[in-house]
Amino acid sequence: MFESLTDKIESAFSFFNRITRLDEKQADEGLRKIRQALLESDVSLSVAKDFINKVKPKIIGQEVLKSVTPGQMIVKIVFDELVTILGDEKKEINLNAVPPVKILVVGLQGSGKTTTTAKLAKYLEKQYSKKSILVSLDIYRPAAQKQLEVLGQNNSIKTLPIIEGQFPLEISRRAINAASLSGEDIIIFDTAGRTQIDQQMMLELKQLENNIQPTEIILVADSLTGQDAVNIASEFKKTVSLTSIILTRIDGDGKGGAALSMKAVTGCPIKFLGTGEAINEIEVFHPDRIANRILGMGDVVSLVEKVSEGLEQEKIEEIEENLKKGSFTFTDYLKQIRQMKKAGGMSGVLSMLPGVSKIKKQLDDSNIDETLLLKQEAIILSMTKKERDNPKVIDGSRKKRIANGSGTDISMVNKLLKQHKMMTNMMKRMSKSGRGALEGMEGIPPELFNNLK
Ligand SMILES: Nc1nc2c(ncn2[C@@H]2O[C@H](COP(=O)(O)OP(=O)(O)O)[C@@H](O)[C@H]2O)c(=O)[nH]1
Ligand SMILES: [Mg+2]
Repeated sequence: MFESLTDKIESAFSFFNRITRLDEKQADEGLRKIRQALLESDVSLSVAKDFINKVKPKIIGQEVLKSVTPGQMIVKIVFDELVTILGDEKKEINLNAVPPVKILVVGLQGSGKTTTTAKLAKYLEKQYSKKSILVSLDIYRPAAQKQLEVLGQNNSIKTLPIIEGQFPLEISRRAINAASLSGEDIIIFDTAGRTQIDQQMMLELKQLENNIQPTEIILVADSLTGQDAVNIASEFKKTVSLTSIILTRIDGDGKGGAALSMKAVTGCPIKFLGTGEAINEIEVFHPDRIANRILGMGDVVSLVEKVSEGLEQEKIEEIEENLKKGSFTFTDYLKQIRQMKKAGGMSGVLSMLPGVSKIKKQLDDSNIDETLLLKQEAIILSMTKKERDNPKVIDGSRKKRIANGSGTDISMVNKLLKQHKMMTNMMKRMSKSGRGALEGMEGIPPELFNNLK
């Protein structure tokens, strides 16, 4: 789901990650890549343009630049804007009406209406303990009514008995009477679709809307059709008062363009995603989770928030300055330890980094001791300035003094010295490859974790 969009956006981000200071020209260059990623993923032109226009002024606002790297800041800004165009907050199905609540399901043929009708009933039963009765108004496609009946039978959902020869309006009246008598909470009407929008279908839907007065009119659209799905939604909206959209076949949709443009173009919120053929393969649409998935970067956003709270820019600059000079002293290390403590400790920082899943297992195996940071801090504090700046002078007797002073032992001191050496090497490698300190952490050599045990 959304894989190809994710790949493309990631490559746009990698551009931002490679630069350390952002000017307008570079912002334009990076944004051009993001815009390209959106367009190639079938996001509509106007939505993509709008997106970039909103993101740009935020990116070149200087204040935000102070606290984090350009790459991290842009992830955050793009994330926020993605959430906005996806619809901000998740929207519930509106059941706020005198029962039986009426829900009309509309859409083109093959978009997944009948399947979704059953999925929705099951969801409402599980989530709200509401009982639904399913009603097929599709008298045109042979066996369409039967299809819904079988779905109902297989999943213990009530369906309205089929009476051959009745027209949609008659069926809908019969359904409302039946549901009122038997005390059903919800009636879900599955309607007939066509392979494309035609006047007769629209007229029939308008008529049904007027007679049934549904609380929800849900358009079921096939996400695989990308931009078409969005155009279809706009067309339906001209005739009936759509209240919600359910996008199906998300399981096969690597692009996600329909999901991204739908809300912005139609003004109608996406409420669910269909993620497969089975009855339970329906997912509530959470804009923030989807944005996170699209960015494909683990919980990068909370990382960025935490980092921007905890880190002070001057300190980072100092460390980076020293890195460039090829020196990474214990004074720098001490600053780093303190920043890491603010960001939730070693595993807190590591577990949120993109791409870190590769080393997750090592992380688990390594069983990082969070008190380690405290001990290391104590050890460094027991060093003289000379020792911190030039660890080479730390001989046997100095180690003993430091161990005593910090309430640890010589083996801990040795481990720290070894770790510092590894880190120095790693930092040198990172600064050569031009990547920022945080991005580079996924490149931490496994030996380092073993050493932390
Ligand atoms: N992979 C996948 N298939 C789906 C999904 N929703 C529906 N389908 C399949 O799409 C086909 C058409 O669905 P149907 O409900 O009959 O569409 P309708 O003509 O709009 O009523 C069926 O084979 C469904 O199993 C979905 O979310 N993912
Ligand atoms: Mg159908």
